[in-house]
Amino acid sequence: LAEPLWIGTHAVLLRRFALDLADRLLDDIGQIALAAPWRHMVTPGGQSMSVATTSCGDLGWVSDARGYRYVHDDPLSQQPWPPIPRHWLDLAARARLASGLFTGCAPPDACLINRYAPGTRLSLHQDRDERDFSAPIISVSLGVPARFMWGGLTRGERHRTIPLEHGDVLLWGGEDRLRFHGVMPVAEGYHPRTEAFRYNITMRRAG
Ligand code: MD5
Ligand code: FE
Repeated sequence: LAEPLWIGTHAVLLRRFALDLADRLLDDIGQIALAAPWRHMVTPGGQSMSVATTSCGDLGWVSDARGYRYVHDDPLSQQPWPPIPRHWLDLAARARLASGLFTGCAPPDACLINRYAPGTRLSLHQDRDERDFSAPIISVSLGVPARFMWGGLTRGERHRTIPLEHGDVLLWGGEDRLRFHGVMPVAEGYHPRTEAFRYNITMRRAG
């Protein structure tokens, strides 16, 4: 396994950490999307997001004209989101162990799943809709690679660009938790398991 790459004091990239689980993660995503279908959320400003999303866990992230928030039920089905698969939580715990950080933190209770078609981007933003900023976010990249933008604590600061590939796990919390970040437009590409798509799983503590 590759050495952890520290991109902040409380942010670490574990390259290929989830590679051996990737097929199963993608199967799980397919199952989750049967119960909670992909959708393009509308921002409070009225724009439809280019990234398609769904969620699993006790809380799922939604956006509409009223704003961004976490909710217990999928607004499409009015049913609870599917649970976070047990082995996803095990993966999150192993990533935390590998980082040596965040050992005392509460486990994730929310998981946002993003799907990127070619050309899809995620503009620079902060993740600040969670109640508990002390717990880390654990993200897993799958499929077609992307360039991740890793910025500062203000929007104007320069960002660095970090390639994220199939099986990469990124973990960040503490003083890096509120950094601006985003994803550059995903290039046309092909991955044998995901074809033209990139998927990203982010497990969070939201409640
Ligand atoms: C993605 N997802 O690849 C991206 C980046 C999101 C989101 O940003 O909110 O769903 S996952 C890596 C990430 C996420 C949030 C914060 C930081 C990294 N960070 O502060 O470095 O779909
Ligand atoms: Fe984010």
